[in-house]
Amino acid sequence: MSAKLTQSSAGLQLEPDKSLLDGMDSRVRSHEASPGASSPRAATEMRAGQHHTVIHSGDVIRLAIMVTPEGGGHVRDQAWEALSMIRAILRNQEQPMVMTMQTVFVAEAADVAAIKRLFEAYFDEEMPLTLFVVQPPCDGAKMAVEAWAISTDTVEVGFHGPHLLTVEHDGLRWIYASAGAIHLADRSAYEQSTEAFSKLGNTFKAVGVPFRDVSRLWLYQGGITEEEGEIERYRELNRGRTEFFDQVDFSSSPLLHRNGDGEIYPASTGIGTAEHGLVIAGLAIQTDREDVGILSLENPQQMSAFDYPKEYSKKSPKFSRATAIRMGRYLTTWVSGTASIINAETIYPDSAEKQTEQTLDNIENLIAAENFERQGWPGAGARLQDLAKIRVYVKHPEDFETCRAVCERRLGQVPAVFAHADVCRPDLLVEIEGVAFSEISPEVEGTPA
Ligand code: 3EB
Repeated sequence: MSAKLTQSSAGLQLEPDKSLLDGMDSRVRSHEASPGASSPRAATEMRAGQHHTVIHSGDVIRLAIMVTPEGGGHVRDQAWEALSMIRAILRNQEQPMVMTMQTVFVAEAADVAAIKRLFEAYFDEEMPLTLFVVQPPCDGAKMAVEAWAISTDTVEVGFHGPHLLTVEHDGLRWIYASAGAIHLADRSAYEQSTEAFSKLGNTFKAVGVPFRDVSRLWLYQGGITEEEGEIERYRELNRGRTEFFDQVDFSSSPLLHRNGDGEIYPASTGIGTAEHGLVIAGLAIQTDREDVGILSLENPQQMSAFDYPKEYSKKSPKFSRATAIRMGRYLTTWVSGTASIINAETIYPDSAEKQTEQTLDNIENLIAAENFERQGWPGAGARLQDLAKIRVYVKHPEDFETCRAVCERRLGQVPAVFAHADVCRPDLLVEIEGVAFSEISPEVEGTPA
């Protein structure tokens, strides 16, 4: 694991999973009796391909986990293997940990039910907010899991049913919500979009969260590039989103750092799934703390998506390139789905390799200190090495090794999932999203708010 991932500055540390195997075997084995599936694989079989990042901020420990089962076999065995690995990672931390959110990438929609049953039996009352996305893992596994976990000594986690979860610590309240799967195959993309946003909005509203407090969104759309009555489904998704956002004043968010009068939207991922529905989820934050602020980031090399010309979509995609949340000296930067786009044009339409390079360049420039300074937060910023995990959406499975090689060269062994998914423009071959954890320079601490 590259030493670059470990920051020596006090407080915040991104640690590689080097200690994964310490004392793990016995711990894993001692729980063989759990959810009635086949036995967990020995921890020693966890290879370097399995990763997690440990993020310390003050007393709170967060884990960013990406696991892909390697044992093959029935999907239930694979799900159990993934679960066993996650459990082993959680148990290896210095504080008790609980999982808050997971995205399960599945190869086949028909497997969702079996995985869900297993997870529900295992987690019981503490089921994390779980999204199933039909995006086959590129390495051939039947499923892969991206999981978030948090320490419980100083954190209150509220499990409020399958679509809502809250995390409270240090005067911060995080709210994760999903709209549930909208599998209305008989409904248009526009109707699905309208319904999904309205459901998501109501879920947040039920716990006192206005939609303007949402800073990160994920949209997984079946048949994203398909035409429906001569209009691309993604465009219809955008129409529904635009109409919903017309009722939301993101710029009135009390935490928002205003820099000029540009449009403000949550960071977002808009990506295909192999299922003909729409799955959406979001993350909101609330606090009374004075030292917490949100900055909506654009990339100067890219036209803002909400300004894209009409050829891409009659109603433009309303999202920002990233949202950065500053909590005291800690900075979390949610990077939107990013592609090989300069201004509004796709660059290198024929090369997955060059698109991956360009995409990483775009992310690097987006989160760089210079860009933060330009947009009003001097002293803030992050590097590619600060990414705690990434998702790489690959349009053609045969490009997987190419994309992976570029990512490994540029990022080292960052926890990553490579999933086969449709990217919303015909000439985009790859899209990458991630989240970076860094610290504000002490000398300018207090500048942004
Ligand atoms: C792009 O830059 C690539 O519709 O919310 C990336 C991230 C993309 C989010 C969305 C779309 C979305 O336009 C596509």
